[in-house]
This record gives sequence, C-alpha cells and structure tokens, in this order.
Amino acid sequence: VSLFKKNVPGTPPMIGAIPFIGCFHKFATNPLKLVRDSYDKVGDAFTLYLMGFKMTFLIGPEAQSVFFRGSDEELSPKEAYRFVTPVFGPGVVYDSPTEVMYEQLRFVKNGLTLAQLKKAVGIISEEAEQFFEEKWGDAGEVDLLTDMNKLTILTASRCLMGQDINKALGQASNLADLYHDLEEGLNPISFFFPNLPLPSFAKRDRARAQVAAIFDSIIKARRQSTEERDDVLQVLMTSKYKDGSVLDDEKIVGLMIGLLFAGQHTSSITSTWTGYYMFNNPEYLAEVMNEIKTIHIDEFNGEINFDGLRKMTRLETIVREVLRLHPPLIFLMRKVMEPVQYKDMTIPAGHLVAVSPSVGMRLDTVFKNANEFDPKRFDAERAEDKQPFSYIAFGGGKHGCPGENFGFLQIKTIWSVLLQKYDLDFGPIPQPDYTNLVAGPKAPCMVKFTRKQKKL
Ligand code: X2N
Repeated sequence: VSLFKKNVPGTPPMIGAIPFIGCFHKFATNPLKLVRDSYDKVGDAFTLYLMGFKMTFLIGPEAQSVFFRGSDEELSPKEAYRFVTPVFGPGVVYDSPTEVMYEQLRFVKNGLTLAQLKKAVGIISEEAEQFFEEKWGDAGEVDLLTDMNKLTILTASRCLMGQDINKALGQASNLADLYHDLEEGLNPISFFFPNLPLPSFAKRDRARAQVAAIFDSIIKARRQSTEERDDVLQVLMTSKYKDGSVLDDEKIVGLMIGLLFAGQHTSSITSTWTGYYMFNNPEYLAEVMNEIKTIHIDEFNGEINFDGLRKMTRLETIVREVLRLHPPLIFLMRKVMEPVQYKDMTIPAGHLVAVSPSVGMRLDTVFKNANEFDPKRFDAERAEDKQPFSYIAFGGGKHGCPGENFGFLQIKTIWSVLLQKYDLDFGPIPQPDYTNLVAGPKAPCMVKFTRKQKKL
C-alpha cells in the first residue's frame, strides 16, 4: 500500500509513491528497466511520477499510434523539447511557432532530396577513404566510437557546407572541442532541469557563440561569392517561407548546429554498434562481404555509388536490426496540451507523454524473439516491421525523422569503405550507456585493425 496514492480513476495508473521525487531513483538507476517493468506490471499506458513531472508512457504499436497521430496542438513537441533551444538557438525548429517549424522542416527536407543524397555518397566515401588512410595506416587499435565520431563530424559537415568546413577548421582548430562543449548542454538532466545553473552551461554558451560566429562568417562570405554551390547550406540560404521571406542568418546558423548534431551522433553510434553486431555474427559479415564483392566491385567497378548502396539489402537489414535493438533516442516526448483519450483512459493536459523506441521495439508480441539479433525479420517474407508504428527507431507520423535515408546511406557507405580496406578484431558486444541524450555503446570500444593484403 503506497503512502502517497495518486491514482486518479480514468487516468493511466501512476507509478512512484514518494512525494515529489516519485520513482526518480529507479529511473536514474536504469530508466529503461523501470519503463519495461512497469509495462509488464500494469500494461501499455502508465504514468511515471518523476520530480514533480507526470510522464505518461505509451508502449506498443497501438498505444504508440496515439502518440504519433496526435496533432501538434494536442501533443506539443515544442513544449517538451524546450531544453534544446540554448544549444540550437532561438527560433530554430521546435522553438518557433508551429507553422514556421513546419516550413523549416520543409527546408531541411529540400536539403535531403534524392539528388542531394546521391552527391552525399561521393562526399562520404571520399572523406572515409581519406580518414582511414591518414589516421589509421597499416595496423593498430582504436576506440571505434571516438573515430566514428571524428569521421562523421567531417562527413556531416561537408554534406552541410561543402568545402567551407575547411574555412571553419581554419578559424577554429579546436572546432571539435567547441562542439563538445556545446553539446554538454544536451544532457538528459537538462531535460528535467533546463535552468539548473550547471558549470557546463557557461561553457555551452561560450562555445555556441564561437561556433555561431564561424558559421555566420561562412554564410556572409558565401553571399559575396559567385561560386556555384549545392550543399544543404545553399538550400537553406535560398529557401523561402510561403510569404516570400528568407531565413535570417541567425536561424540558418541554428539549423546548421541542429543538423550537425542530429547527423553526427546518431550515425557514429549506430556505425559502431553495426561493427560489433557484424563481427559477432560471422554469417552476416560474410553476407555483407559478398554484397561488397558482387555489387561495388564486380557490378560498379569498385565505385561506391548510390545505386550500389541501395542494392546492399543485407547491410540495410543489419543496420535496421541494430537500430531496433539500440535506437539512439531511447525516448521521444511531447507535452499534453489538450486531454488525450486512450482506451478507457484520459491523459490529462500538463502530462508529458513519451514513447520508448528501446522498450517498444523489444516486445515479443511485435517482433519474434525480440531480444535476438535477427536481421532476416525484415526480409520481404517476414516483414515484421510493417505493422503501423511498430518500428519507431525514426519516430513516425508528421515528425518522423527526415534524415532516415541520409543516415542509412552514411552508415552503409562508411562500412563499404572500411570492410574493403581492413580486417578487424572486435570484442564482445558492449553494454549500452544511457547517460547521454543520444544513447550509444559504453566507451571505450577498442577495435584492432590490420590493412587487407590484397584487394577483394
Ligand atoms: C541523475 C545517469 O541521466 O543516472 F538533435 F534538428 C536535431 C530525446 C529529447 C530524448 C529528450 C533523462 C534519461 C534523465 C535519463 C534536430 C537525430 C533532434 C534526431 C536519470 C542521475 C533531438 C530526455 C532522453 C530524458 C532520456 C530531442 C535528435 N535525429 N538526432 N538519472 O529528443 O530529435 C536533433 C531533432 C529527445 C530525450 C533521460 C535520465 C532535430 C539520468 C544518472 C542520472 N530524453 N531522458 N535527433 N537520468 N540520470 C533530436 C529529437 C530531439
């Protein structure tokens, strides 16, 4: 019997008996275990009481559909994601009025069209070739997570702003350190306590000012230049709102910071997990090596291109399965603005509502033997991900990730390059680390490499 019974008839069952603190201690120890245990105990909709917040989880395709189908007026992403504003900047995506947000998302989508993606493959493979040549050499050992992070800073930056990234690196040799300080502002704690005066926040604000000044000077220089460009920055600089106005430079800078963050961490983490799963499942590694040989080498004469990557269906299902087991965003959130109905329950205004890709994609009722690595579950005969809102690594509905195709291309390109160049030696699959906003494998991820003696 709880001392502090907060269950209200007609609302989802509440978990967390201690006044104010609720079940925060359990949440802090292992948030996903608490969510999963609660699901097993009370069902697919329940409320966690956490530091005064009421956070209602919707678990499983049926409940998740309520989350993803909700309108922005009912379920507001803006109110839930306020804590990203000091990092991305004012007026950027979630921090702008709904119609403006959707127009900005349209600009981003215009930066990720098929033509842009085809170009990205050339950029990414070039950067990857160069990175491994210069940084790895013949043999050694690296923390793969760190190196994937360095590589994706380069690939994401170049896809965003072309060769101008070199100018940025010229202006700040410590650009990676600046990004690091900036991103310290995006930790899970700042979600709950955005105004807590953490020492990292002063650093964050200083780093943002410096990064913004560099990006701003790149934009200003571009406006003076007659050189033809067709990267994401160019799309943002020339996109028009419905009323004919253009994005001001401050918003462009903010979007660039947001896109860089989005494109970098999710990809570098997923690339690292993908290596572990391939090398711990040799039958799948062999299938991927065979795809590289028959597609990139025999069919396209050694060139990694968009059409070849699209044909790498086994590598695709492997990455998809890695993302099912380890989605980089463990929760997605909205704030309830108008009461929402689910089954016989009303989720009251004022609650946060969340789905958990991590918990929702490990239900045996949705994915057969859900804790097992089984890329064939996505093969056409089985297609276990086809039930609406069952596969939610990229969210869904109108806020579904616009970077999904870019992410797959990036990871497939990097592994196509790496597997042709090196033999690798991985340890066992690491434990996940939930202390960062974007959850990855516990560092360090030490991997031994030796250059392949002969070409495939
Ligand atoms: C106190 C450790 O840490 O126990 F980046 F343009 C750019 C996703 C927002 C998840 C918030 C809180 C977990 C506390 C654990 C762009 C690519 C995006 C999309 C408890 C002891 C960002 C907040 C996660 C609360 C979990 C925001 C990203 N594609 N990137 N105890 O998404 O998309 C972007 C979008 C969010 C969360 C949490 C704790 C567009 C502890 C120790 C401590 N969560 N969480 N992106 N917890 N402890 C992104 C969506 C947007």
